[in-house]
Amino acid sequence: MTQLTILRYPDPRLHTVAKPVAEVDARVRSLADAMLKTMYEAEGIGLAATQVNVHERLVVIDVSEGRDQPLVLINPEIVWTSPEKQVNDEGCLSVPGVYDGVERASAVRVQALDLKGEQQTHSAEGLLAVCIQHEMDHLMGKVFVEYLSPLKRNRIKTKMIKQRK
Ligand code: QAP
Ligand code: CO
Repeated sequence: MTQLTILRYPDPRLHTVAKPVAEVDARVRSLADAMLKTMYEAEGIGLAATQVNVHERLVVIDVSEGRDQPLVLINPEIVWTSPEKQVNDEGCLSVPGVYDGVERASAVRVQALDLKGEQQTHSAEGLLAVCIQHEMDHLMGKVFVEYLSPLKRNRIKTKMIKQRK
């Protein structure tokens, strides 16, 4: 499982709700590995399993400058959200070439299993906090363009369909 294909908006499969990962085993580790590889090759900072048509609660993230700090979150749950919100420009590997502002919590705390199957808690702010919320939305079948106005979303849909190969 080396080459994974990233689904492109408006593919209806992007709206599938993911199920929890049953067990952190070799299959899950190799999927996480393939997702990281796919994310790095596409020059992304985050990728959810939903985007590669695997409907399980798994996301990979790397917001580091050196692209050398991979974060794998299995069965992630947000356990705290800051009351402060912030608007940030977001993009998505499933919606190439589109960037727009989305309001989200400025900071979050997320609990997730790591590749050893151990429960970890991560406190995040800044880009990492945005990325965690964006990727966890994917697991719920939500794409960031759904936060934009229907007018913008329809323009994006038309543009994506025109670009389709
Ligand atoms: C989610 O998105 C994210 O349009 C991850 O042509 C984005 O990795 C969270 C990408 C921004 C927080 C802020 C997008 C690559 C990558 C494109 C991505 C493109 C090439 C998006
Ligand atoms: Co995305």
